[in-house]
Amino acid sequence: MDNFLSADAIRTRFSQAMSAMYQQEVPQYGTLMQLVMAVNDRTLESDPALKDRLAAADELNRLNIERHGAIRVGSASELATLRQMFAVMGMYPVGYYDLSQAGVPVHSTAFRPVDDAALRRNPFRVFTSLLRLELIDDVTLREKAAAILASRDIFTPRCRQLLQLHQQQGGFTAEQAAEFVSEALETFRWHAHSSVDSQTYHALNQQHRLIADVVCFPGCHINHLTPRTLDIDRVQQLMPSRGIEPKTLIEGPPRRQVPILLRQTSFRALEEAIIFKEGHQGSHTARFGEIEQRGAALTPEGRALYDRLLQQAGSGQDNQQHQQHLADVFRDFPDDEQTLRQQALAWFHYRLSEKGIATPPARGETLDSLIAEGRIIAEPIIYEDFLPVSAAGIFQSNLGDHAQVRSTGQASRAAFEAALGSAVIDEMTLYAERQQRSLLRCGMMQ
Ligand code: OOG
Ligand code: NI
Repeated sequence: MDNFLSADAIRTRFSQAMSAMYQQEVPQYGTLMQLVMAVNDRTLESDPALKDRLAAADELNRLNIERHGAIRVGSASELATLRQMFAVMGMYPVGYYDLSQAGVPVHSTAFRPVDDAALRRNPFRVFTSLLRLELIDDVTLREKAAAILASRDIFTPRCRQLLQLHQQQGGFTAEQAAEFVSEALETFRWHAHSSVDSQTYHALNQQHRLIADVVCFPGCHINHLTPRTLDIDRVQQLMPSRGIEPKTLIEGPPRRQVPILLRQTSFRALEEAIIFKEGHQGSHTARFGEIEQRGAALTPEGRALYDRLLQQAGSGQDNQQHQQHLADVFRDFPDDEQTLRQQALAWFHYRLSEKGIATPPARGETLDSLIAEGRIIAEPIIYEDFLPVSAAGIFQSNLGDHAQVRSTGQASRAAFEAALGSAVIDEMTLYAERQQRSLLRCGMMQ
């Protein structure tokens, strides 16, 4: 059936619809997006080499459509249906993140495209967290929360029908896709009407603010959408000029010559008016804005070094000091592409240059010599995933200064996968395969 719309096209329409909805719901998100675009334009203008590099890696096209979102769900069946919904858009669960380590009672995955072409077209990702109800220590309250979750349906009846239709047909026509996008959007819409009374809300909020956020509303509202910036330090600095107050610290690695992994910062969640079931007014803080700057994906060795240095650096109270301190500690992390490649700290994508096409690699020639001769070009593969310590920092900054730290309990990937109804894909395998494929395409058998 060739009149089906591609999953990539559905994902792009969906991410655009989400962005439009969130701009209406949280106008600061629109302001932030404009700031990010302005800074991206300035950065590209003042750094033509960066612009060429991004263009060569096919990343320029995706820059301004690129974003991630985040949602939190309450039950296994919600998570499993989300998996089906995202599969329609070519998004699959990649990675397992245990946030209980940092006192946040959830574990998570990221739904995202996995193959090169899909990532190039639109790498839209949704960081998806499953609440761990077992961390509510009051049994009566835990059972009540479970009952509330069991009685809600966060998907519209039409959305469920369309998911079935998609399974039967193996795709959607343009018209069906449009209807699907608008039905799917309903799951992520904000509801000012809480589905519980104020007493239940406060009891759950008392346990943990995230628990109230997940349990007390009829849907799983999108809680932020995050554009990709090329200069996060600049955007952080400029946010106050647009009336946006950033969180204190930029999460992740320091600024470097060769950016690695992911740097993130956010602005505080809004305090929004809500109406409880009995009609009383209240307020709820959940939705915020975030920006991210992405760099090279690290190999397991690189990642181990990153984790060790990050832990060594610790946290701080002042961003400038913290960034300086991070930069000092990260001196032990090589900061040029050649060393990152030769020490196998980062993943690379290899391609033949004009010269390499004219004189292809011959048997016995090494990658190093081919690169030195300019016949093969190596570019770092961009990190497409998330970082648990950073994610915990983003969560915490939105839980207020008196964030309750829960006893961590045993988070388990197996339990998460059972709820999801499938295994999560290992992100390292994806990067390794990507690198390997690029080498084969160059005619290198390694
Ligand atoms: C998710 C927080 C984590 C990120 O980009 O690491 C996150 C949430 O608040 O639901 O968005
Ligand atoms: Ni995020």
